[in-house]
Amino acid sequence: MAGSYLIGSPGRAPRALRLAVATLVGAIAFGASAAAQTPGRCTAFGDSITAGVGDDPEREAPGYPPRLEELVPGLVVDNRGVGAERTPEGLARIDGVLAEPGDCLLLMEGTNDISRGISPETTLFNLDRMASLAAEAGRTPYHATLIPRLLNARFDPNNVENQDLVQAIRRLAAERGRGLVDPFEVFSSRPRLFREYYYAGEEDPVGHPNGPGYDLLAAVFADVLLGTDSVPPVPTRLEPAHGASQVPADATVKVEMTDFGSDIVEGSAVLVVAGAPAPAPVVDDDGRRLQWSYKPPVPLSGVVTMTLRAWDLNGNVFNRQLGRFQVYGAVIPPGDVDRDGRVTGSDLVRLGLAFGAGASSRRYDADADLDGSGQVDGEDLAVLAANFGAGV
Ligand SMILES: [Ca+2]
Ligand SMILES: [Ca+2]
Repeated sequence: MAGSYLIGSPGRAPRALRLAVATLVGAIAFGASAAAQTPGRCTAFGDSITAGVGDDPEREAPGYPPRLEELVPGLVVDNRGVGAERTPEGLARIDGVLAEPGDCLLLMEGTNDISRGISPETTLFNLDRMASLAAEAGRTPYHATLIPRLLNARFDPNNVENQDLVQAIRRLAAERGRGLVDPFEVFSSRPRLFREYYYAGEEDPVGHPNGPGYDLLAAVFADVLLGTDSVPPVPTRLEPAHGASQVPADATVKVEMTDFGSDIVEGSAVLVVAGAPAPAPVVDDDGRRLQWSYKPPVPLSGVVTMTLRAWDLNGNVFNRQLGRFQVYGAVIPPGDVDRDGRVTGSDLVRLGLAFGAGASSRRYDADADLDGSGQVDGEDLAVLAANFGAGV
């Protein structure tokens, strides 16, 4: 309630004072609830990213579970990750896992569903069912979002389907009142993510963390179990979706942001569509959800970028691109590897990362293979160079 009062009264006290009071109130509330809720034994359930593939080979026990035990005093975490697993297989084996001792379930699965064409509806249904079965077995289920896929992943390298699924997992957690662990957001906001936090082996069609990546993943889980809010407000709905094409010029942009740990500072939120700020959002009663439904005053054209800034009472800031979509009739210039509508240095960088790679290589990037020859080479560079500076 205190948080709602503060949110609704932006002009009554200096911001520093309001933040200090809110932090104090939050600390008392979190301290009380964390003491009552911290589980004693969790099962880490998922695929190879739970199993710990890609981790430092020197580690005896790989993955985030042993690190999580170190970060949460007294916690036991059983690793039940199975490489290459999709959610239908997860659902088929969950009963056996739930028969083991434990009072919580950490559920992180779905990236292999994307690779193998399982619909997001099926993935969500399976995740919901697994969490429900855990609750029926007397456990507290936590949903986890997926980590970003490599920019040269064999499927969904632009994280279009992944981002959609991540938002759906967040909505599922919110609707069911379950805890949410959000590695997608924490990883996405790291500079040099793939270089510093991802396994760099040749054969990795999805993208696995390396040693520092699993350290980070464990910290994201630990913060949620300990009641520490280290994640900013995150998008839970985006229309048109990131990566959409053939969007009408008079489309209405709908955005929802939710914070799973603390209230959103109301005046902090600014949505920008095609370079123009949208009117202020509607704030839900509890102060943790913002909604925009915005029809830009002039017709949209070309490639439209949506960016958003918002922060929560703990000072966690979201400030980056939400996504982009192509308006009906937009023509993507040859050489626009990342399809943002312009041929720029960022396209050159992405082509450079894949330069010399053939279709069987982990570094191969189909979007950078501009002539579709199965090899990223000088021919592709020539296409990019000839169009450098072009835009829709
Ligand atoms: Ca937060
Ligand atoms: Ca571009």
